[in-house]
Amino acid sequence: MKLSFRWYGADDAVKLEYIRQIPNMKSIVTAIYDVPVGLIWSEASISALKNTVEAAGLGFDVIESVPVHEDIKLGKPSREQYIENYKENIRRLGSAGVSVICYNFMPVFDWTRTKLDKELPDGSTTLVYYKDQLDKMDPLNGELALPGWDSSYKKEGLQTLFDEYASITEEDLWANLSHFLSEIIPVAEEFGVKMAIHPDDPPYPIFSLPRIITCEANLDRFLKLYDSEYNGLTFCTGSLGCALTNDIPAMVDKYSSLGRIHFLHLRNVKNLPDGSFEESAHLSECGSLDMAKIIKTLKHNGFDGYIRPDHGRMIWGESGRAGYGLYDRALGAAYINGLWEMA
Ligand SMILES: [Mn+2]
Repeated sequence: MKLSFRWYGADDAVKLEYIRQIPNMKSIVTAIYDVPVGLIWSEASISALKNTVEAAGLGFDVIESVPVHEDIKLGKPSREQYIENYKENIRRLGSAGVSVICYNFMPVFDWTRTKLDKELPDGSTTLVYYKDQLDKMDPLNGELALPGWDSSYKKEGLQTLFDEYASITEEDLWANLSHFLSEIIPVAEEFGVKMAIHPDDPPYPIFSLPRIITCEANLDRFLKLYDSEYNGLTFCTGSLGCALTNDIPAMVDKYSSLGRIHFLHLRNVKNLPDGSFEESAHLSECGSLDMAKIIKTLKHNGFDGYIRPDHGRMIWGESGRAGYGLYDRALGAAYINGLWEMA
């Protein structure tokens, strides 16, 4: 495995120099953040990012994410231009040495939580998803404050998007994803870039929007849409793990055996009886996932892709981007190293 760490660019309070000091840290996971979704990233900005990361002694190998424009997910005629742009980004990133691109196919909203700073008994704070709180949230009511969401949506734009998705079924979403893959995977193959879809988080429909990258049956279906090593997964244990029906170690075993996991997000999650969940420390006993079994399985299957510790709590007085502080993610990295060495 190659250990990696997400970095949000020059504005990130977590410095590359600090990340490099985490034992066994090999690579940075990042993106160009100042280009609107659907447009082409400039070669100059890609090479500047690469140079910055490499000057810090880290690898520029994984991009998270190249976002997919809503018109592609909706299957609108305008999708063709956005798909052409997407292909050009794959070409440019592949030419710059990038080997994995993470993306997702979630309508409108990225990851969703109901609170970002829930205080735990030990005084740390974490991200949580409480069903009773979600039931009271109305995204069309101006409550657009969660960081997983694109803050560029104004209330009216969001209403239009919801109206457009009202007629989109899960089968439509599958068809639109299939069309997207049929266009981009040949380019990814040509330029040596492994595409790695991130599961929906949480892995079920929210706000009546369809979600399909959710469970083993659907991951099987996804991989068959385009049967190529270059059509693979970002296996996010926390996203898939908050659905009690997902057997995470078994899924890791299956998809890593098939060679279709290119990137992993490793975090633990504590599932509550009503389907709510709290993001916990990485250690197995802190949450619902058997992290040791997951790592043992990867090691046994000869996994040589990228792993990054996913969201951490805020500890030791750190403040900053929720889920993306230095300290708890560094503890997560050290824990992953320890499990890997023992395995
Ligand atoms: Mn993830």
